[in-house]
Order: sequence, then structure tokens, then C-alpha cells
Amino acid sequence: MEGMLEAVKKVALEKFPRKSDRKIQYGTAGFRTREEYLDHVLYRMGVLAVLRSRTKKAIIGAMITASHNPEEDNGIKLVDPAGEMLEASWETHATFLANVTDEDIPSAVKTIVSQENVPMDVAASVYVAKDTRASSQRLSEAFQCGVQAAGGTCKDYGLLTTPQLHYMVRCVNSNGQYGQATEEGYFQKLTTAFCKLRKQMGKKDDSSYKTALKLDTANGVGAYKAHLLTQYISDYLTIDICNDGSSGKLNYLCGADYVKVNQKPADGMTLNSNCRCASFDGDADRIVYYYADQNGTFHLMDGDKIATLVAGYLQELLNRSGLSLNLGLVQTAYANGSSTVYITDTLKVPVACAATGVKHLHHRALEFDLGVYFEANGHGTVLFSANASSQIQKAATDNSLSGIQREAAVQMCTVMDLINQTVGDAISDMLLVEVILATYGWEINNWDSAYVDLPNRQLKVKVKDRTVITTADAERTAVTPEGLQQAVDSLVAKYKHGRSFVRPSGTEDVVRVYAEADTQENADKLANEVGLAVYSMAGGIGDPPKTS
Ligand code: 16G
Ligand code: MG
Repeated sequence: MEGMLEAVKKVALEKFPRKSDRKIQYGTAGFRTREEYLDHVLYRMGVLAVLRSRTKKAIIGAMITASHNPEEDNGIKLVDPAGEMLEASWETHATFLANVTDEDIPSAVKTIVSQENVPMDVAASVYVAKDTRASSQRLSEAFQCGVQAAGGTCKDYGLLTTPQLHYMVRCVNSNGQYGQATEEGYFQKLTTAFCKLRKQMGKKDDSSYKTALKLDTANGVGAYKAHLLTQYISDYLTIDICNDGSSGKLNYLCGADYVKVNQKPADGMTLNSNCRCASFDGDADRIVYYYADQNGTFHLMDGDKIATLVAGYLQELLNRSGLSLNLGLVQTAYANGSSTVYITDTLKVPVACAATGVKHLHHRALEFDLGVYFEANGHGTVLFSANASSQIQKAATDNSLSGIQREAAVQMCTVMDLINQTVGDAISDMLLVEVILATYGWEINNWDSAYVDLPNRQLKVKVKDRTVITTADAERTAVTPEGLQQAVDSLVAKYKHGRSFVRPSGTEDVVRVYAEADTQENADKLANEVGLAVYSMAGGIGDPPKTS
């Protein structure tokens, strides 16, 4: 091991020196910052990925992306063997290794090796992919140098969406059971399922569903992949790809995050009345839908609306199949209050609330047989437990069941193939939404009419140290500073349908405030008042917060 460690240090000093002592942290979405600060971090993550691979005796993934952040940022996320996010204890190792001096790399590696009992004689292998950022190639090379220096091998997939990379990792570690670890395998699996479901439902005379979709791909990797996708599904869906990167800038005035935050369509998307539109984010792990009605009013179908659509559909299939499996939906505190009421009272599906960040929702969803999870921002998927998937598969060929029951089970098997269960996947989620709308014979306005969102507002408050705010109950209660929650509660009490919470951001140096109420004016007012309470009680700096 000593020789390897000296080699790792030598390459670090020669090619990827740490140029400043700026601290960097592996946060909710891995490392993410300006691309010029990342070369040494990527190199070191190559080394860490090798250690992780040895520990798990499996292939590890690494995705180089900064998702919806501006083009000038970049980042990296490591992917564990089943295609899930890196285990939390290793996030600490990642932060530790990224921040030591170049001289201290060998001792830092030794510390991790001894803490985790890393078997250094086991072969290590890593799958890497990147998004379309100009810096991604350079950073991918830095990462791969780290893998090589630590004695691992690397397979470079080049350009992939984040969920595609998660999928590849799951496939290879399941020995192909989950699918083929190739891009062709990914598209085959999803689109075969999609076409099968669409074919089965035949033509409905009274259907309002139109087979045309306008898609904003945020000038990112999703453009290439949506283009590849179209060839497989052209019989059932025509996609008009906008913001495909040929002229616009990545995530600039477009993409799912822009649409959700600004509550308006992406630039370059002309909204004809009732025309179904969708936006991916920069690495295609989020999707939101939207349209303009006859009056030109913009309507957003965010992650909550997608979640309710999906949960309702699965609930119906489950009921028809007669299988007794528990279905649940996981949201975060950001979920619109109306969506929670609709799910609970109309769909009668149990709802759980988890802290912000995909890994929290994912873990909570694992507790259900069928766990649907979505963040309001459009990231989400469905997880089928091993028990659920084997029961569904068994029912699909069980002759003792009625034809209707068997057919519902067969359909559920196909739906399982359509869903990328490793992580939220804009492509897979889009295909699922399209199948459901077509099944119901719905256009986007029919889907929208399920419930009306409560007006809401988000704002950011700058404080000296955001860690003074700690929360409990899936971020719905502020525990510290003392008195803040009481202040929030008394402000909320003044408004009809009022609800508000505050939490420190995991990705930006700010405190976030969310508020909803019966009218937009009241939601704005409530957000403002809560923002001011945070400002005065949690060490606000700069100008006090304002909603507009
Ligand atoms: C990250 C999370 C996302 C979350 C967001 C919240 C992943 C892959 N991504 O982008 O799920 O909504 O952070 O950001 O977990 P915030 O903490 O700054 O509000
Ligand atoms: Mg993303």
C-alpha cells in the first residue's frame, strides 16, 4: 500500500495540487462549486471511489455534473452498488479526503482504510460519466487519474444523464438482472415497456390525449438523450425538442429548476393553448410539466402533481390486481398543502414527510412495498420492494386469479420496467406520465384539475451562520434558535390555510423560507414576515429579505 500511496501523492503534487485551503463539503448532491476549484477534488474522489469499490466488492459510479447550476459550476456525486446515493458515512470520508493537504493524502487514505477495513487486495472498478459542461471532460480525466493512481480500473461512458449512470451501476452489479449496462440496454428496457403499455390500451375514441409533447432540455445532456429516445417511441409520442444546446447556454433561462422557481415557461418555449410542455434540468434527473390555458394563464405541474398522478394510477392497478401490498407516497415539507390533502382524502394513499434531499426521500420510500417519492421540484421515482416485485410477478402468471386481476399484475410488471428505480429520472418519469395520461385519455388540463395548488412563496435570508438554525420533524419545526418556531407559529396563525417553515439550505449559504396561504398576497406577506423573524432572530446580514 505504501508504494501506491506515494504514487497517489506524487500525481497529486504534479498534476492536481490543492491550490487554496478553501474548505469544500460533500453535501446533499455531492461536491458542487465553481469548476476551477475542483481538479484536486475530482482526482481525490477517484482515489476514494477505488476504496469504496474495494469495500463493497462491487462497481461504484461517479457522475460529473452540477445539475441545474450555471455552466460555470461543476461537481461530482458517487453512486453506490445498487445505483443509490453514496452512504452517509462515506460522505464524511469524501469531505475529509477532499480537504487535506497534498502531503497528507497518504495518511488520510490510511485513516479511511483502517476505519472501514478496506480490503486493499480486492480489484476495484468504477463507472464514470459526465454532463455537457465545458469543464466536465477535464474533470473526468482528473477523476480517472485518481482511480488509476489508486490501482482501480475505470469505464468511461462519456455523456450520460445522471439517472442513466445510476442505472448502469445497478445493472452491472445485478449481473444484468436489472438490465444491460449499456445505453442501448437502457433505452430498450424503458421504451419496450412504454410501447407495450401504449399498445395494450388501444385507441380510445373519447380520449383528449394528444401524442405531441414540447420538451425543453435545458441546453443540457437531456437534449442528446431525448433525441435518441425519439427513435424508439415515435409510434406513440412525438417530441419537439427545444433548448437543445445548439445555441443557448446550459440552464440559462430554461430547465426544470428555472420553470419551478420562476413559475414561468422556459425561454424558447412558445406555449400554444393547452399544448403539453415539459422541462428537464441540466442532468435530466428532474422534470416538470406545464401549459397555458385558453386565457394564456400559466399552469405548472410540478413534482407534487406528478406524484399524485403516479400514486393514483398505481393505487388503481393495485386495487384491480387484488394484491395486498402497501402503497405510500413520500413528500417533503415543500409539497403544496393541497397536494397532501388530495392524496390523503381523495386518493386515500398514506403520506410520509422526509427531509429535503433525494436520499432522505428514497430511504423513507423503501419502507413501503410500493414507495412513490417526489420532491416538489420534480425529482422522484417509484420503488418496488423485493417482496412487492416478486408478488406482482407471481400474480401475472397465476391462473387462479381472475383475468382482470392477472391483467393488472401483468401491467404492473411492465410499469416496473418503465421506471428507473435507482433515482429520479426525467426520461423515465416523462414516459410514465405519458402512459398514465394516455390510459386515462387525459390532456394536461384534465390532469391539472385534480386539485388547485395553494398560493406559495419561497425566499432566502442571508445570515451570519446558517447552522444556528436546526430543525426537526422533517424540517417542519425549527428547534433553534430558541423562540423562532413560536414566532413562526404565531405568524402562520394569522392566515387562512397558512403554513410556513424555515430551514438552512444544503447547497447555498442561505436560510430558506417557505410559506403558503389562501391568496398569493397572503403567501407573500407570510413569507416576508417569517423572513424578517429569521433575519432578526438568527443573525441576518445585509438587507432584510423581501418577497419581490
Ligand atoms: C439538492 C438535492 C435536491 C434538493 C436540493 C435542495 C439531490 C440529488 N439533490 O439539489 O434533492 O431539493 O438540494 O437544495 O439530493 P437546498 O438545500 O439548497 O434547498
Ligand atoms: Mg439534476
